[in-house]
Amino acid sequence: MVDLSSLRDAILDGDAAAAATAASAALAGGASPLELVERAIGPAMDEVGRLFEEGEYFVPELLVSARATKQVFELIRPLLAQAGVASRGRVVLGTVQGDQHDIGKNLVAAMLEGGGFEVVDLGVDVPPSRLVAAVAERQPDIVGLSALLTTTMPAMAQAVKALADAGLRERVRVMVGGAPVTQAFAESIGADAFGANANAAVDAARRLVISPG
Ligand code: B1M
Repeated sequence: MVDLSSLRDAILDGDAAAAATAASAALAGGASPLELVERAIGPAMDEVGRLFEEGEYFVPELLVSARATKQVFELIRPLLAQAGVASRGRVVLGTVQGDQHDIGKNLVAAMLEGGGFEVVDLGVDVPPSRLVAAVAERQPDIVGLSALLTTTMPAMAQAVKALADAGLRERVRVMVGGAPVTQAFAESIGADAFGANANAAVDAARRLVISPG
């Protein structure tokens, strides 16, 4: 098994160049893109979150670590897409309005791509109108919504309502996730699935396309 500790350390240090170098070396050494996500990026960002909560890291450290993960995603995204089997379905994904957190969403996007889904990533702070326009245009099987703030959880409900108001709700399945989101909350806003983490999101997406109704 390829040692991914230098990649994890580079993300923790917020060193984007070192992260890219370590990721390239790991891939050349035989690690798969999914392993980089599961064994390095995910655990490193969990650790960054823990250090932030313990007061050891502050916002600047969070931002440079986030930038380092983005650098690695640039590198592995095309490989993840290649690794996927024939498209299992299309997912329109975004972080809801008012919310700038995208590390978890990006992990979910990478894992979905690795699991064979086509992902249309709308980015962060996505207003309901943009979501509705993207769903009308791209005709996805699934809409994925991420929120990291308790204050932006209501924006998930607004997004689901906007889809219904536009007559699009019956055409798509809705999956929600993010640290403050729960199964009970997902049910309360009429979402079809909840993903506790990126792996669970892929499992849920597979279930949704197998039993779309
Ligand atoms: Co902010 N932040 N942040 N932050 N931040 C949290 C979320 C917080 C818990 C920290 C804290 O105070 N303890 C807190 C929220 C409190 C609350 O609402 N209850 C908080 C706050 C308050 C804020 C600000 C308001 C701070 C301020 O300015 N005063 C501000 C808000 C800005 C805004 O969004 N409008 C803010 C800003 C930021 C940064 C910009 C500095 C940075 C984000 C950088 C970026 O994303 N590009 C940041 C970060 C990094 C964090 C923490 C430290 C880490 C989040 C993270 O990336 N985790 C976070 C504390 C923490 O979580 N420990 C915190 C790692 C990531 C892999 O996990 O995102 O949970 P996560 O994703 C998981 C699952 O949740 C799930 O799968 C992912 C992979 O396993 N998942 C899905 C996520 N989306 C999914 C979608 C799915 C399915 C599963 O289906 C579609």
